[in-house]
Amino acid sequence: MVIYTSAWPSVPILEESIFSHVFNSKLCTPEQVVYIDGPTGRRFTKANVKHAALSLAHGLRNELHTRIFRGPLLARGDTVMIFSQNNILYPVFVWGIFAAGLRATLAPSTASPTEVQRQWIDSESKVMIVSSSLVHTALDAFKHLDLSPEDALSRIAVYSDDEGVQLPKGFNFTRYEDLSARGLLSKEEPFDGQLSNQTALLCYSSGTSGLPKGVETTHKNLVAQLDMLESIEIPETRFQTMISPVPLYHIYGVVNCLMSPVYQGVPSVIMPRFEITEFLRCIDAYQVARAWAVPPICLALLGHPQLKNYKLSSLKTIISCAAPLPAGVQLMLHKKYNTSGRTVAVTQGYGMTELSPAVLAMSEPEGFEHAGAAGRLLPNLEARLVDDDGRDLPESEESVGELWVRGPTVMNGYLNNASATKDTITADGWLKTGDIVKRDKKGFFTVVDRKKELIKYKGFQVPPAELEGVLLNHPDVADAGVVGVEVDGLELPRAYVVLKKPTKDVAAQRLVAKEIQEWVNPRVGKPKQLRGGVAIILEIPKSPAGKILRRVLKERAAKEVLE
Ligand code: 4UV
Repeated sequence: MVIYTSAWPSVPILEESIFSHVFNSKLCTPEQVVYIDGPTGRRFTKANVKHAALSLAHGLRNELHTRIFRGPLLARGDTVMIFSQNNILYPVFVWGIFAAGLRATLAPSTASPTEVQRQWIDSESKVMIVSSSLVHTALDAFKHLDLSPEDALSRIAVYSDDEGVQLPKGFNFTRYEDLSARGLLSKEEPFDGQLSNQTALLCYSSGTSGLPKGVETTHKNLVAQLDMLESIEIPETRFQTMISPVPLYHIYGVVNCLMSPVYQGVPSVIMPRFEITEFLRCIDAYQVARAWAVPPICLALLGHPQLKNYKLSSLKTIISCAAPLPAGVQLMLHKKYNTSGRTVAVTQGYGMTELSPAVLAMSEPEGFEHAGAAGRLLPNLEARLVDDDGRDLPESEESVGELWVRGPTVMNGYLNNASATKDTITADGWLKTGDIVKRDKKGFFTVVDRKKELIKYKGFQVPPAELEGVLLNHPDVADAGVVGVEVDGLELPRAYVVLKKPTKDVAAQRLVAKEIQEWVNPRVGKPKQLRGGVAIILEIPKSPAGKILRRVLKERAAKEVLE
């Protein structure tokens, strides 16, 4: 084996629950502001968050009863789903669930009712905390469940997200405010070591293939991740206000924008969603130093016409994660913001939900010299580069292979899916990322390709298998294959479809393709819409074993969008 280790020294990993680890952190005082609501400026200190979390924990464990069985709804280890857009209360929900010894599953706020329903069932959720503007989607998701309307309602706790949406009349929802008003859970339970190897978080990821699966992230994974990230902070940029425009339901947001702020004692400005004018306003208004980003946010910071109306003088670091940031964009950003004695670092990080998530990072001064690279291996991690047969490639700058990672942040596995877990984690603990990378002499890794079928639209996961499943439900579709196609720096999902009644009439093909696209789009979450179009084809190219030959479709798609 050729094993690469981190140049950063390893950190000790404590056997603690994530709640105790974070709230006992000496890096953050109780009075420290840790969350700021972008639109309103409302602030929560660490003490406020702890109090609100323990109040919710009490409510979850003691106040929710099934109206049918009259017993408590939730027992230790049960799953609670959060279905909400970003909001200053979102972190309170997550911490409250953890304090109560429960596990949290986070549904994308963009999800369709079918997607919510699927995640609800798969994650074995028992209660949903939902924002008022998403309650209609939640009720739609519940319609087809085997629950009486009364039982279903007892499982929904709603909070008002100030987006002006009226709650449906005639429903007796539990309100978050009432649930949290009856007392405090007297101690965070169960204590520490007991929870260390248990699942805390169930985010959904399709991994290297297939449908989204519940990623079992343990307390230990999260404790390790926070300490690994904390240990590489440099004095010049630590303890400064950050802005969080990325979704808190994605593990990127959970770790960097929700957990690290309380652990490290850094205020996190939470935006309901990314919107460029509001993003720029918040940077100036709250004197933000660190901007968490994805490549499209970096592009906006480069050339958006609104930029001229803002000073952005507090900005010190822009960190792009979750999709490739081209070296050219990184360098242009660097040039734009490093003028007349001002230094702004533009860096990248690489991660994967299954790895809790960060694997590669760079410290601020390294961004310029290593533009285009995704970073160096974080402390406590080991890496290998392997070929298609799982053989290690020799240590050389020319070696290009799949990245395998081992360490304390490797997930426990996929919930109730032993075969997908076995395909992803080897018997000796190596997680196969499905990403093709190379490594330079200084230990910087660059992602050059993706071996797995996943499409990433603006950093959001778009699993082709999920879209293919939706397409196959269309009455005219006999077969389908979905791939990503690059247009203006974005990866767009494009569908190839075989019709049950094939036609050679090009105009008729166009018409049916448009109809299929319009049929699919409302049935899937926003990032999954077929923005790359639908094309009619006579046969989906497949291997003798029946696997879709995605490379062939990808090459075809790349040519077609040029035409
Ligand atoms: O599972 P996922 O949606 O996870 C992520 C996580 C990214 C994070 C989060 C927090 C960090 O601190 C951090 O450094 C990175 O995106 O998708 C995983 C896949 O996204 C692609 C790659 O294909 C992963 O397997 N990806 C993620 N980061 C990069 C990337 C990158 N910098 N360059 C290229 N591809």
